[in-house]
Amino acid sequence: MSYENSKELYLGFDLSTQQLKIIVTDDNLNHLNTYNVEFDSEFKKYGISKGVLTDESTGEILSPVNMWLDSINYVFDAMKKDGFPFEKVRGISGSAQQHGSVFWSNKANDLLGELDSSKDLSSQLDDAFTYKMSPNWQDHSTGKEIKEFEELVGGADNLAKITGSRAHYRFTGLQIRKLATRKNPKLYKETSRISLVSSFVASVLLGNITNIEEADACGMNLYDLNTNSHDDELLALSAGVGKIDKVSEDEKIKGIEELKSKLGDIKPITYKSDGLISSYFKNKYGFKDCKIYSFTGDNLATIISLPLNPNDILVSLGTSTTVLLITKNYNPSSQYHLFKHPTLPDHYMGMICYCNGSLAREKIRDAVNEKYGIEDKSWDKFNEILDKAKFDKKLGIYFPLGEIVPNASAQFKRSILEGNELKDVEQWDVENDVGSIVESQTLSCRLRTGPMISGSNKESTPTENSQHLHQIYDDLHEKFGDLYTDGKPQNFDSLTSRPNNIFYVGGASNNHSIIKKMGSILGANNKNYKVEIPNACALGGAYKASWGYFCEQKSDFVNFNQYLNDKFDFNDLDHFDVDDEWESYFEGAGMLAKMEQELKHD
Ligand code: XUL
Repeated sequence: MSYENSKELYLGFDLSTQQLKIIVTDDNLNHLNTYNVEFDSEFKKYGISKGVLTDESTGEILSPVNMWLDSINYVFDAMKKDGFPFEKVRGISGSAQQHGSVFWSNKANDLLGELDSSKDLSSQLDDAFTYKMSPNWQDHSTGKEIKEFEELVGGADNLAKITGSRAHYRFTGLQIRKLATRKNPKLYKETSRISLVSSFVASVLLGNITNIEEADACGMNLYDLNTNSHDDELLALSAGVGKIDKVSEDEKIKGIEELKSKLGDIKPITYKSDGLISSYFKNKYGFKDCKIYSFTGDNLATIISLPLNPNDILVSLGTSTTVLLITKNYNPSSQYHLFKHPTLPDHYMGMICYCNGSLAREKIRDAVNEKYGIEDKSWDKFNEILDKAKFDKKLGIYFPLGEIVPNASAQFKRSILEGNELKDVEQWDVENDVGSIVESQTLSCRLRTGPMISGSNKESTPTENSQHLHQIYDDLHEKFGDLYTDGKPQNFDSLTSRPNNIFYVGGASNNHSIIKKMGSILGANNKNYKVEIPNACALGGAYKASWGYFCEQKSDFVNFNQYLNDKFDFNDLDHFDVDDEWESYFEGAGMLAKMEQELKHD
């Protein structure tokens, strides 16, 4: 790879669970090269499997911090070997797994500032951490803390109102409380600063501990998105000085202040850099005046790999399904997450994480193939049936795994709507499951994205046929009563708002029949795109760096999407047409909402 024609280069990091990837872009957003290291193949000495250390008995899942440091040296060494022109790099940003935390000692800043470029990072930073591990986002050892956080504020929906999410095992505030109260209070006391994984990487590159970036801070269950500051009562609980800890008022105030100082200030959404790369990296690799822009979480970086506007939705169809969207609406719910948007001030990223995605569909495909004597894992028969499927008042819920949204145990449920009545069906022809699974998965997404995007963008609710839609809404209400899919009743706006553009990514987005059906139910006002962005979060990071640098050169805030749009050719993206069946699926949405209310919980 030759970089001769590029004057300026940018690096986008993606420090994920199993690898570190660094991609190189130029100032025209061209992706020039990718370097990476897989943890399991290079860092066996840490005893990891799939990048982590797992203790099934406690649910603890940890990542070794030194391994991450080694990975930075490893990839930069490989780039150096490759003759990479580090001196051309103007800016670096990137992403990391969300929610993970790094615990620094009081020696950390000195050690970071005095690194010897003839040595590697991990051997010199051994004393920089009070804890050699970082709780990984897959950790599920904090069931006790989930209850405590939600009880403090009167339930999951109230916590979501404050912090954008209900309590989750992996959220940093809960992990900190576990450490401070039952795992290792001494270690918590000795910790001088706490970073998220994103701000940890930025800190290492800067040579001093930098602040947590605001969008990623929303994944801690500590940050109040309404006031843009930490919530004192949640901080107290996290620090082990909450009401339930029965401490004096003085101890509580002291504990809150201590945790505030460990976390440091939250860096508001900005294009401004955190500073220049440290002399360690200049001396060791040949960087010059390279700016470090705040890193963010991987999902947050993914949405900035495309110029997504309010009410645009990105549907990632992997083993699990993740839906990301942009909204100006702060309409939180215990069923999904809201984070601040990492580059567009006053915008939010909504996120819905479903457990049951491809795996559930594959089970139906296999049953179809078995019936028709098809031996391989072909989707042909499944797709042939799906292409003909229309809403026929039959719907199924297919959860081979326990589901997060809605919160339910593993189960299957099939229902038929007869008049105004929903009737359960034990079994039906497997052909019915084909349309039904894609319909119910999509309707679930439609029911949850609706409240998030409603009112966010005028276009979401077309006014020209609003009388007609009011009629549909009234009929639906008469048939089913209130529909409570996200903790509060749906209203006209939430049920009738349509997304603007929809972008389908991930393995199953290659199945045209599936995304066509999904598109017809979700009813985008504008276009449906099938995109392949295998390096999305690293790309998002590189774009953030080049946008930041561009704004800094102009000393002015340039709208991030405007910046991308000027350089991004939308014609490069594949879009596809769908038959708009949005209207004919209102009844299906009503059915699903009612069926979900009868699901079993653990
Ligand atoms: C999001 C989450 C995961 C990690 C994966 O809440 O926990 O998507 O960010 O790296």
